[in-house]
Amino acid sequence: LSQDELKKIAAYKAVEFVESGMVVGLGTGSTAKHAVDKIAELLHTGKLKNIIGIPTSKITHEQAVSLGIPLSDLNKHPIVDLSIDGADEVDQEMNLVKGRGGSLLREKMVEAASKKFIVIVDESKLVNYLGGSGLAMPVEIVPFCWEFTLKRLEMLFIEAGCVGKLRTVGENGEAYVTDNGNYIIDLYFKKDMGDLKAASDAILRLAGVVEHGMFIDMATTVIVAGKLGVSVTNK
Ligand code: DER
Repeated sequence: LSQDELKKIAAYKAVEFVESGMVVGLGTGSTAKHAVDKIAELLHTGKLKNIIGIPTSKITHEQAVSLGIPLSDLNKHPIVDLSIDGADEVDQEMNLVKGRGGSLLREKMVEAASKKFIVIVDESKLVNYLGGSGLAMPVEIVPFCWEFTLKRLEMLFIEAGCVGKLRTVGENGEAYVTDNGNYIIDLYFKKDMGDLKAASDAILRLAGVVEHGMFIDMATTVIVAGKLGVSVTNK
């Protein structure tokens, strides 16, 4: 089974938990994309009715519009019944790193407003500790004096051998700009960053930081698709 087939298995399993009449947070990324496709299919076959989608990014908004999923936003629906989204890393306590797709702020706003938050991953996303994959832990920051903020983020985690990089696009290295007009600093750790709550609080205390990609104690269910099958774990 390819990684994308595993993503699809996890996504379709999550959509089994969507009930007619729900307000559903629609995640962002290649795994969540399959869940959005499936929800649209069930709406069109009549198996699901009266679903309102709350997209977590402009790209998911466009996908849902093209599929004919009725959409709204948090202003009109401040409480979301169920959100389904992917993750870049999942640790043993179901804490997540998200945001390598750049949508962490809107994802966190929608998923924090959700009664249930189902995370869908293929087994490659499982880690021993957040930051452990050696891949980025994204932080959304304001563009103003971004180098100053990057250095302060690195200093916070100097013990963990943290290095920060401005996320860029294209060959001329232009800064990536999020849906919200902000920049992203990708943090890379050589060692465990230690207590996640303390790390989260320290990052958010920095003026200039908007939000970070650690989703601590937010997932209520994790669905993992692997070579041996699919598992559903509830908090
Ligand atoms: O950027 C994001 O937060 C995405 O949800 C990411 O965490 C998962 O993306 P993937 O399903 O394409 O791996």
